[in-house]
Amino acid sequence: MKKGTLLLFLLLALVLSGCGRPQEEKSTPAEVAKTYTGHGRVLSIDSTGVMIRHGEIPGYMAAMTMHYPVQDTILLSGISPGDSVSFQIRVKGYQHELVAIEKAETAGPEDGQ
Ligand SMILES: [Cu+2]
Repeated sequence: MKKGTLLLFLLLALVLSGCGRPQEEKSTPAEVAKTYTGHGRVLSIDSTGVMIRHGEIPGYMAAMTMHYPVQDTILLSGISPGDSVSFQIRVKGYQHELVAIEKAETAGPEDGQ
């Protein structure tokens, strides 16, 4: 009976851990997805994402020009090279992706040089 109880306990533990999100529990805080907002100008668009010259993104990165991947390029419909934009970057660990972008009405000082 003792063996049976142990087995049941292990099975229960397995089931319970399966209900949680072990992947996230193991994550360090840096690996929890965070979203940052940036402002900049679109330089180019390709089939995988968008090249943006952006100002500083507080808490995330300095002003720079870089390519941001998008999961679905439908996000980029209506956006053209040269547009001044506000955008959101979702960051998890060392991965990041553009999750929202919209044209800004006016070019701001964060627009890059
Ligand atoms: Cu960057």
